[in-house]
Amino acid sequence: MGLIFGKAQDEVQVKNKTIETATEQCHPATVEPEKKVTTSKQYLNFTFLIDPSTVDYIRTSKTIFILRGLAGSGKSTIAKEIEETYKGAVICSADQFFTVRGRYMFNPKKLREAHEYCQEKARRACIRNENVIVIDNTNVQKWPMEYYFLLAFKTCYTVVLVEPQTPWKDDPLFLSIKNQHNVREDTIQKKLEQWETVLPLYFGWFLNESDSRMLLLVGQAYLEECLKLPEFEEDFQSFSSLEDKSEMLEYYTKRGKLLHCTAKFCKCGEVPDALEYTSKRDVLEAYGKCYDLNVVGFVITPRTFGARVKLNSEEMKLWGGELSSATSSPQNSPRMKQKRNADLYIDVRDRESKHVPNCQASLICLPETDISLQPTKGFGSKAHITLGCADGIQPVTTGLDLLDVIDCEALSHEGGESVKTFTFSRGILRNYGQSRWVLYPNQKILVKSVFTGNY
Ligand code: 2AM
Repeated sequence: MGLIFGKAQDEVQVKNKTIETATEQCHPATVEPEKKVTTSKQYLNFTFLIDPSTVDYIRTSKTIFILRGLAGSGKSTIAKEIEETYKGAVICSADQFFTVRGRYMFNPKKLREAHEYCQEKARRACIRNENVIVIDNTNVQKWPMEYYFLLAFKTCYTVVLVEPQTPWKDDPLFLSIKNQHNVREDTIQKKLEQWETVLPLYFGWFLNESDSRMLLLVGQAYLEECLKLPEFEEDFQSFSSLEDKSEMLEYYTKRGKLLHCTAKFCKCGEVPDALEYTSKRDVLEAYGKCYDLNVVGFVITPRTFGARVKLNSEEMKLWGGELSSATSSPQNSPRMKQKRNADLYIDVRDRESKHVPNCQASLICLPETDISLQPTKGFGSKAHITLGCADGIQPVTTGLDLLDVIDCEALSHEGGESVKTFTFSRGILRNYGQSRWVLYPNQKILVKSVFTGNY
């Protein structure tokens, strides 16, 4: 099995080079971008069209843009602009199905067939790992988008919903004049009444598939390093009831394949302030934008394995989680190792051997000489990426475990209980009791992500 300090380390270093080069290339002052990014086009100043580092990142990731809007609202203009920006983007629309030899021939009886055509086109594009896929349909309600949400989940794509910003997007009369398919004003009015606000399960920063694999590898490598310490191994053995090291490395399992750092849990709108959060200017402006996440530690407990994230000031504006420390911890304890769900688990060997075509990892590890034993505290300190949970444990527990150790850190900092501290070549490992361990690495780990929703 590879290690971050062995084979995987090499892999990360190789990626470092790629990323350094990629970053240099996307610097506007040094190199002419593939497409000149401009804000002059009206109503098209979406971050994924105008922000050079976002454009650069999306070009080498896997993204499905789902457009939403009534006929005449400007969806297809956005689709064209996406196609211009991202050469080779696959556009899927029902309109294509109804366009025969350049002529639009709508047949309401064939609507279902048109949508099936769209779904199949998108599915094939996902299987080919195309970088950018655009669903250019009205998507007035949530249900027609469900197929694409599931497709994105299964094939490790990030979803970005896009609504035109044209001032007439909600004006039936104007839309009836603007739209190219002679849709009448009363029909548009009806559609407007059916319009559904779609909120995600959560907003957050999402890693692409290659970076998700890479960060899991890095986490595994650190865990493997910790297991070399007899005190850690003994404790891990006792809470996991496992003897074999390779089984211990598989103790935490991950649901889904893409990693993320939750910014705001919305429960699709059920959380009372979800809509308020969604309407915040900072959130609207950040949606679909690329951010660097800084991983500053790993928290290892009998329930969870998490990467701790230090948010920068820009990211902090998007933080919609709890203010500070945990007020309650779920009392559930892990069920001892049972049969793993093979479908959901990402095998380490699988990760090492399988490269994701078209999808570039951005993760870099830089030397960090100044190790902080309190890397995050206060607002936003709960930010984390769940790397895995023990069987029967919900991912939400990772954040609670992190808050718990932050309290322990504060106590030890104030001169309270003494904490067992182990220094090893890769950083500092501390035991806060009750099998709560924190690893403070001597590497600064940076990884790119896109701020969007999980739908
Ligand atoms: P995570 O961010 O700690 O991984 C779906 O449940 C996702 O939403 C999980 O990844 C989960 O945890 C995150 N999440 C954040 N807050 C949550 C909450 N209060 N309840 C459930 N899940 C939550």
